[in-house]
Amino acid sequence: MNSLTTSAAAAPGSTVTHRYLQSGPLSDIYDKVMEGKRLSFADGLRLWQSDDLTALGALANLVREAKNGNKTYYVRNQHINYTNICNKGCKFCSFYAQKGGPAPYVMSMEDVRRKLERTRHIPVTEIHMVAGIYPKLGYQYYLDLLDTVKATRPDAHIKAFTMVELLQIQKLAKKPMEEVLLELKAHGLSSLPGGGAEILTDRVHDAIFERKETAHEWLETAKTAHRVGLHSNATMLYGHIETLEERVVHLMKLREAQDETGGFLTFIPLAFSSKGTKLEHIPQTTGYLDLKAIAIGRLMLDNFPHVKSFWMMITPPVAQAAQWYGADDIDGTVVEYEITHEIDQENAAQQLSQQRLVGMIIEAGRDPVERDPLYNVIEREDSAALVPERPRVALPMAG
Ligand code: V47
Repeated sequence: MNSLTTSAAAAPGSTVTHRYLQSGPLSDIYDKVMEGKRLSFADGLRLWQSDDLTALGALANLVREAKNGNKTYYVRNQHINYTNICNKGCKFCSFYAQKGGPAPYVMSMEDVRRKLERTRHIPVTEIHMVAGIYPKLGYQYYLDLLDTVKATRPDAHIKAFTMVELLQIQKLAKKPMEEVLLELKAHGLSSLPGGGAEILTDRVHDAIFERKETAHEWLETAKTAHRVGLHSNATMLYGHIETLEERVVHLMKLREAQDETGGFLTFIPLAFSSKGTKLEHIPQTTGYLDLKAIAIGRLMLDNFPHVKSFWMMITPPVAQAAQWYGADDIDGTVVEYEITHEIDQENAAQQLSQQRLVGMIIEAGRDPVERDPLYNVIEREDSAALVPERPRVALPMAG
């Protein structure tokens, strides 16, 4: 990471912010951030142990503004979860079909086509496609999926398959991973989502997702994808059984992998939602923790270009506030999301119209920028019409 600036006065953030950070218990971390020095494991742990959300947010905001200025990116996307049948039995998941839970389904190519046709009127730029591991699906099913999406929405970018799906696809293909990835690319795959990383330690793996790939396998698969020219994202599922140390280990493993390949685009902290899972006793994360996860992710992952707030899991208001706590991206317009359907039904609309998303970004004082999944800016003729009619009103100061 480059030094933010040699002079704090010229750096992002007001003088008051700099004075606050210089005088508080995180002042040595502030110095490192200003000098562009990498934060250590011990620094990471202190950040998680700190209760000073204002300082964490202000520190993260310095990095956020140095990297991405005042921009907040968003994407118009549609999710396709092609099957909810899964043989992994992860304790944190409520998505897969089970007795007393969701009924099993597998989408046919006709189902996929019909789902995409229903949103033909929306200029969706990203199709985000992930699902469970259903061993009865053959290699050809995955190739057909890509072909079907490409044929139905040729202009949309396909972001599909987490590492566990790729490992399953490779098993079916009986070919080296590089070859499989190139074949998937030839059928239209253009990047990989960040799901499935959970917490990259063996303890958490063995405790709550033992049948899924290990931390080592997740990282190796991601790095292999980067080496064949596919970018990917990286998530962190927090707020379940993980310790503060394990959160830091997770972030440092991602940072090391990124040093090797430079293939990660975006870090996305995912707030654990226990409803309908085997960990139902664990309470929902708070806005406080959600903002902290965004801020610490931004500070530790100095080599990640972007940090995303996923409103579906942390609510639109927290995702909006996150734009001042290290995030420079809000995902997304999300047409139908099923992974955490239990919370979606109760608390959240499954869609946020582009106009509402843009309105939220402007109200937060950031500049909305529509992007494609690779962060190419999308200019549209109708973009100006998205700015809400109601102007921002300055509140009179008391006294
Ligand atoms: O891999 C599963 C997580 C992920 C739960 O790359 C849960 O742009 C919370 O990865 N509570 C899927 N989380 C979602 C995902 C994602 C989302 C948005 C953007 C991107 C991107 C990726 O959701 C899973 C798993 O880690 N998950 N169950 C749960 N109960």
